[in-house]
This record gives sequence, structure tokens and C-alpha cells, in this order.
Amino acid sequence: MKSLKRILGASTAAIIGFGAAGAAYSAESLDDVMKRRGLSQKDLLAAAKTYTPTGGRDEFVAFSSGGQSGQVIVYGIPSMRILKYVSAFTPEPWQGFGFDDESKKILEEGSPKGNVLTWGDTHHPAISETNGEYDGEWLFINDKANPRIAVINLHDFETQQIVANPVFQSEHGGAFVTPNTDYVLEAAQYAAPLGGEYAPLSEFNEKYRGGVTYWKFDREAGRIDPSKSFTVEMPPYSQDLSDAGKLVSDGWSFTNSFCSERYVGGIESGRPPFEAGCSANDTDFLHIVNWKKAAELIAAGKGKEINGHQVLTMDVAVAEGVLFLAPEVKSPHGVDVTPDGKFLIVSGKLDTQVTVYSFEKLQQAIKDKKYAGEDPYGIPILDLESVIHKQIDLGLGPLHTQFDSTPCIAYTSLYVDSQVAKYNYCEGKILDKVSVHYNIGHLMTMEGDTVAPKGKYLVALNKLAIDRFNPVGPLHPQNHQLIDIGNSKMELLYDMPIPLGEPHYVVAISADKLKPLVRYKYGTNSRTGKRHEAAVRPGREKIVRTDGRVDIYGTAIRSHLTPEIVEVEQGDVVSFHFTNAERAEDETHGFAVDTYNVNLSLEPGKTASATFTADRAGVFPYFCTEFCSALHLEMQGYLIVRPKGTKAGSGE
Ligand code: K7E
Ligand code: RUQ
Ligand code: CUA
Repeated sequence: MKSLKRILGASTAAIIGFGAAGAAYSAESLDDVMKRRGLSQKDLLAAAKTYTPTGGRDEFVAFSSGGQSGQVIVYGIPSMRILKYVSAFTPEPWQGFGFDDESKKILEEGSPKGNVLTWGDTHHPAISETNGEYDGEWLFINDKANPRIAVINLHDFETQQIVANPVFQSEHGGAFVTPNTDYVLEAAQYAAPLGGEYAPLSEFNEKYRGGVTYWKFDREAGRIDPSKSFTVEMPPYSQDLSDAGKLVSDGWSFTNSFCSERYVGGIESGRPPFEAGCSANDTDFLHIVNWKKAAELIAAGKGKEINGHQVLTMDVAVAEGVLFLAPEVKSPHGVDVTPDGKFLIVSGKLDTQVTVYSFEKLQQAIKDKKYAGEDPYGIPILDLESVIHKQIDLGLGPLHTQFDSTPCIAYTSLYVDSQVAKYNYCEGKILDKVSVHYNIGHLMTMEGDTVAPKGKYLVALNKLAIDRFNPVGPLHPQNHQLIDIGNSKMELLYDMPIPLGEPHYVVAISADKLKPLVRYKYGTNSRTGKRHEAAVRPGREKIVRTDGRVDIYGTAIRSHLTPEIVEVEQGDVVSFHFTNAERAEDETHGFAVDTYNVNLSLEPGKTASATFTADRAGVFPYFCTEFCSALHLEMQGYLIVRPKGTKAGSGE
């Protein structure tokens, strides 16, 4: 510690000496700054571990859920600097998401018919994997509020697809990918009749169902293919978090559940509330699925079609040996498969211990039919004693688990204790604990859910910030805390306020695995990655009129929007298609039309469209919304809307 201070102190003095040409008149020494800001040696060390000088880059890039904002937050580690928000489910004007025709189409296609949803609750991001390692190509995230999955292209960080679940009314346990991203998992949560049918609550046990949807990802197309996706039907037990097996356990998936009681609350019935009714039993169920076999059965025509979607019913799944249950300590939350795929760690919110299941033992018990019985739907329940490797007493409220680069080392969040526990799950030994502020939910280590975690840092995702930041009113930011795990003792380094919703889960990838575009190929529709039909080159701009419709094919380049005048008749449907003709890095233009709720973001090479009905007559300036050059303010034009029935006159 002493030597660090001496080194920093000495070099600071040296720099000041040279920089000010020998006249270090107003410069403060390191000691002065420490005194003035009340910093300790420990603070200095933490600062040195996270501070990133101007122009510096981060070693890892994190993708965080944006919770109720329906977005994804991108930040760097260890600097914890926010780099971007990616709109997944919620309109965001700066990116033009939900404003350009191309993204409106995504929101529309990803919503129930006739009811375009404009928000989502993002929980679990998942980076695409090749052989169990992050490949930096795609990001998937679920919407807990309306069962959906968004597909984000990591070459331009734009949402390119949203798929709405055709059979669930509620979900939570997504998105999790299989080791080669063949499938993206999405588990149901609150049971309802599959496919959205009506059934009274009195038929809960017979008609209400849960399940897991296996969305087929077509890498070539960069799309989820709903026609090749399927769902394994499950009992109405409130399925929850899931994980896909890896290496030895590849081909299997695991899904927790709570409320094995199948309890439905209600004041009218005079019964206890949901909360109490759902924790009467001592155990809940881990659902164990052989998804490779399920996919084969679906391909062989053993599925049942519900809402145009293939469902493997419980009867078939049980008869074919695809679905098994194992008891879990009640009210479990996370299930996390170890990097070698040999174990899965399940945490029970209401318990103090985590249960480590052995995949080998699960397989053996299935083979030997070591059943403790079956559930009311005839699903075999494996005998707990014969499938567990260890139970480890960690503390109050264990929730989620991540892994280190060192084998057998895991980190589990303790919600009630507000701590992170580090332990050896092979031997069942606790190694260290660190306190966080306050109420940690998920936690994340670098590439910590892959077959090759990178260790180094851990982020604690805390639900409460309480007194950590300057007060900003009753709605507080949440708090991502960066923890150094490079040494045997964990050390808290930094607090980052998250001002955009509850960040449930976050994943971090080595920055060098990401290969984002600098500019688009000329005339790209960014929401498909393909050439935009309406793209034009400078000099080829045109206005095309076909009864009641006006299509403007324009370009944006410093410092002109072409065309500069567009005259239409009141009631015309107007479509502006603009291409940014710039090749220079970061020369983004915007396109807004006053009071018509239009804003496009046009990054270099991108083509985007805005279609609206010019239902109000008048004069509406349009302009670029990014300060792009000294003549930015001159980058404007006029939309002239003639009153209905009047003759053309302004002379475009
Ligand atoms: Cu993964 Cu917050 Cu959706 Cu746990 S959940 S805390
Ligand atoms: S103008 S450079 Cu809007 Cu004051 Cu910004
Ligand atoms: Cu283009 Cu301002």
C-alpha cells in the first residue's frame, strides 16, 4: 500500500513538473487530493483498478437487463461507464426505435395481433455461444411482462426481431441458450391454459399449464424460426429460471419451479394469499428435460399443434422419457450449470443452503428408475438422496450462482444477508464472503455462465441503493457493484447507479470478441441487415406520387437534406425514406418533422423510413437532429401540407 502511494505520488509530481514547464504553481499533490476528498489508500487502489484514462477502453463489455424500461444497458468493465442503451421492447426516439417504419414492424410482429405493445420487462440477456463459449454475434433477452424474446444483432447493437410466445400467457425463465445456440429457452411462469384459451379457475389443475419453449435459432438467417420451435408442456407449478446443460449435460435442460401446491389465492374464496398458499409444501420441483429427444419427437410428428405451434404434451414426454422431476428445497430461484456441465446448483430463497445436483447421478437415477414416486400428472419424481452431490449452508436467501476461471469455485448471491458467498462446490467449503449494499439479486462474473469463465471481476446487481448516491427522489436508481475477484479475498471496488429499471441479470464478454460495424453498407435496412428497397444515391433523389400517397426518396449528407421542399395535400399518406450518404465514422444525421411525431436516426449508410398521414394542413419544417457540422442548423427543409382540395403551388 505504502509503495503504491509513493509511486503514484512521485509520478504525479513528475508529470506536473514537466507539463507546467517547471511551474507547478497551482497543482495539488496526491496527498492534498486524498485529504481534500477524504480518500484512503484502499480507495486509491480501487480507483487505480477501475479508472480508465481518456481514450482508454474496457477489457469486458456488459449487457444488462434494463428491467421495466424494456431496454438493454451496455457498459464497460472495469470502468463501469455506460456505453449505450439498446431498445429491445420499448420505443426510444434517439435510436429511432418505434419511430421508423422498420422497427415499428418489429414491434408489431412481436405483439399479439391488433395490440402493439410498447413496453417490456427485460430480465435475462444471453449472448450467443459456439461450443459453449460466447461468440459475440447475437444477444437474446426475454420480456417477463409479455412472454416474448428479442433478438439483438451485436454487429450494430440493434433489435432485429421480437417473437411473441404463441402458447404462454406469462414467462420468466428466459433467455438461456444451448451451447451452440441451436435453441433459446423460455420458461413459463404463472400457469394459464396453453394458447390463450379461457378456462375458469375451478379447472386450474386440469386445464392450466406451464412449460418451456425451445425457440429454434437460425444463425444463417439471424432469426428465430417459429416454425421450427416447440414447447414441452409442464404442470401448473410456476416454472422459473432455467439453464441449458453443457458438455457432458448438453442435450438436457433444467427448469426450477415454485408453488408445487398449485395454489390459487383469492379474497372471495376466503383462502390465504398466494404467497402463503404457495409455501406450504417443503419441496418444489426441478424439471429435467431431454430437449434433444424432444426435438426429435417433434420432428417425428409426435407434437400437438396449439395456436400453430408444436407442443410436446406431458403424456408423450413422460412415455418417451423426456421429462423428469427432482425435489428441490422450497421456493427455489436460480439453477446454474457448472462450466464443466457436471453439476447444477439450485438456490432456495427461503432456505440457507444451495443444493448441488450431480448430472451423472441424475442420469443414473433415470436409468435405474430410482423414483420416489410420481406427481399428479404421472411425471416420475427422482429420489433426492440419490441425485444430490452436496448441500452447502451459505447464508440467508441464496438466489443466483456464477463461476470462476478456477475449477470448483462458485459465487452465490445471498439476498437476505446482502452478501456474496464464494465457495468450493466440489468439496462444499465456504471460502469468503463480502457484504454488498443492499439486497443483491443476480450476480455475474466475466463470461461466468459459459464453459470457460474468465474470473477477474464480479458484478453484484442490487435491488436497493438506499443511501449510496445523491438523493433523486423516492424512486432510487439501482446499484451495480463491481467486485475484484482476482485474489483470494473479494474486494468491493465501485458503485454504479443504474437509472433505467431493475437490472435483473447481466452478462459480460471479453471486449475483443465483439466486432461491431463502424458504418453500414450503403443503403442498409438496419432492422433486417439487408439492402433497403428505398435507398437512393445522391443525385437520384425523387418524389413519387401515386393516388393519395407521396413517397420521398431522399439523402442526408453534410449539410443538406435532399429534397428540401415537399408539398403534399392534406390527407395524403407521406413516406420519407432517407439514406445517410456519409462514409465518415460517427457522422450520424437525424430526421424530424415538427409536430408530426417523426424522428429517424440515420447512421452512416443506413436507410430508414417514416410514414404518416399528413392530416393537418400547414407548414412543417423538417430538419436534422444531430449536431453534425457547423452548418447543422442549415440542414433543414419544409413539408408543406396544402388544405384538402387546394391546387399545388409552392413549386418544389
Ligand atoms: Cu433472474 Cu430478478 Cu428475473 Cu432473480 S430474476 S433476482
Ligand atoms: S444547440 S451545439 Cu441545440 Cu445550443 Cu446544441
Ligand atoms: Cu445532419 Cu445535423
